[in-house]
Amino acid sequence: MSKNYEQLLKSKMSEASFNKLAALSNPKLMAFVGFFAEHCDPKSIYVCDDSAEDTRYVRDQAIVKGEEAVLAHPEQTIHWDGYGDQARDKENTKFLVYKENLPNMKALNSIEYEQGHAEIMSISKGIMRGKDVVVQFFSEGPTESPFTIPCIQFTDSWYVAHSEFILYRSAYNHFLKMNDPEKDHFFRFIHSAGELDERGCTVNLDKRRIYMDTQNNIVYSMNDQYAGNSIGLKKHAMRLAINQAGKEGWLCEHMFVMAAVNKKKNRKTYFCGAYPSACGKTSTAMIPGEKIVGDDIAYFRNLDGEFRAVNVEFGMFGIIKDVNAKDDPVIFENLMKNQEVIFSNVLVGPDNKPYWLGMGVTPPDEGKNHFGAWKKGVKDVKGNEVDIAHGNARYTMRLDYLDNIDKEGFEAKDGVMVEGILYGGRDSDTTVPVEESPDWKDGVLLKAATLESETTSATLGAEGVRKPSPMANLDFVSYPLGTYTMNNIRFCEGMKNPPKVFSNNYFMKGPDGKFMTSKLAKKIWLHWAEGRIHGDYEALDTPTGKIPLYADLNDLFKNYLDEDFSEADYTYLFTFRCTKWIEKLERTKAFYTKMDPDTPKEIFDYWNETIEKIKTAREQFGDEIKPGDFKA
Ligand code: OXD
Ligand code: MN
Repeated sequence: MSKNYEQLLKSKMSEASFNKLAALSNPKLMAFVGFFAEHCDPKSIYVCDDSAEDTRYVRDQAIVKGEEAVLAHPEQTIHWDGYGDQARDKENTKFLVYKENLPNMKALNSIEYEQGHAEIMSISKGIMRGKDVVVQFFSEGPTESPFTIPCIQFTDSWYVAHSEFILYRSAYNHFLKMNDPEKDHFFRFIHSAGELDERGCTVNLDKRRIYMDTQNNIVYSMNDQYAGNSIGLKKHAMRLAINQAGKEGWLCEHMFVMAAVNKKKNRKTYFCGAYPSACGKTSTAMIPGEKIVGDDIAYFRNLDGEFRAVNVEFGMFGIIKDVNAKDDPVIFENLMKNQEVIFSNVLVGPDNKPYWLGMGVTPPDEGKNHFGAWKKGVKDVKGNEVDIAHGNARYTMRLDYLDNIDKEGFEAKDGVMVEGILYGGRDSDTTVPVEESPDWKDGVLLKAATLESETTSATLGAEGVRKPSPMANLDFVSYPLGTYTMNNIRFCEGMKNPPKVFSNNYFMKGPDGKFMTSKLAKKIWLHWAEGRIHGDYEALDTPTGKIPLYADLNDLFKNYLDEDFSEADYTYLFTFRCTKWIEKLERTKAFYTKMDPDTPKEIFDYWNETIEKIKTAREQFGDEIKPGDFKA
């Protein structure tokens, strides 16, 4: 360790903090903390270990420093991000790329390394002056497991630090046991909320930058607070992990991990699922009666020929809009309890309780929200009426509060064996509610790569535009899309029992323009998939896969929901629409051509062959092929 940093660190740390850091005997780590201690120049640095005291201290500091406030339930807190910092800032989130690697990265939002590095160094110079900051150690995935990626977070936001203690596994002890610090790599995250206004919100949003260096596994995030921008361990680490996985032959996916529980047959079947924002991801992971392992990010590894997955996280940073007693009873119930939750960007009423959009409760007419002091009808500077809460308002909560947690899968160091993968998009007229892929490769190319959704409030920009979202992972894929898609295909090569792949679409609309199934129908599509995995059901062929028989769905609707499911609805929902599908595949081809012109020819060949197959089917059976009419 450089002598310089030792003196500097000692001057900014208590003896206890310095000793915690020194005990790790990790020069690379010391150099990271030392460098930013000098460069960002905080007043003091607190180093956390895995103790309950440190976890509590961080929460307390978030409150003392005004980044969070205690709510009516004293274990719950509220945090507000600035009015202009309510979603991931895609424009200013860039990859720092060495000159020689730039041609490869041209479709991704990249900046040449030296230029970007100089810019971020200039923005971050002295940015923490006068602030007390915190250093934490975490693990992506369970600690001391084949999946573990150790991480260090250095931040001046105690809200960020508090969130991370809820969302990730603290891993100071894991770092203590790392015996070859030069070799045992770890991800590094440096974050500053920058200058704050009287409400504690970032002032210099024009200097908001999130720069990712996948070549050295470090992410710089400056002048932001919204957790999707600020929290290193979440989507920043995900981009680093996707890059690393690509090199090492495993996968990091934007997926939940859950278990479908079949009580009658005494079976628990693990599924992972990718759904673009607002396409039903969390509500699928939380279907009543099933078990959840994780709601957002999964690592997949081939362990002794088995497809194994872990939830990378420990908690959930969930969208709160539309969480209510009817649609999301388990989460809603937990948000109503006096247990540790950070609400962000919701309204806090005069009763000091949180209120949000779609809560199913009449909100007060005034209070405080992401706008500041709020009254019904108040307008922002652009003249837009400010809602009671932001559409992307969130809750941050441990997963193990939930009654439906699958403890076994949540704790498993070797992950769970995955038997089904779900890819759920959002369209009103093309994709049937559930369809099985003939095999893994078809699944990747027809279910995963073709995913599309409508834009939502989780990202900045216009809402309501349908857009391609391969693997629901586009925002985080940190190397060319075609190579990533091939890596997905190859991951299962040689695996004895790769998972079955299914598509979902919960948003099909009938001729009257209304959704055709209730939100609870997700359970039916899931249990059909579960039954298919275990050989319980026959299926009908379509040009892109296999769909259920009416009788099986009717039984499932009866058994699980006590609902009637009409054959007319079945026929409408499961009709294969040839022209719509050809258009969807053409859009996918165009998108891949734009994103990665070097996408391997075999991928385009596959889509072209599928288009030809659909055209032939159209000639034979008509444009709209009813279930059972198609013969391969
Ligand atoms: C998230 C996201 O917050 O994907 O999970 O934006
Ligand atoms: Mn996500």
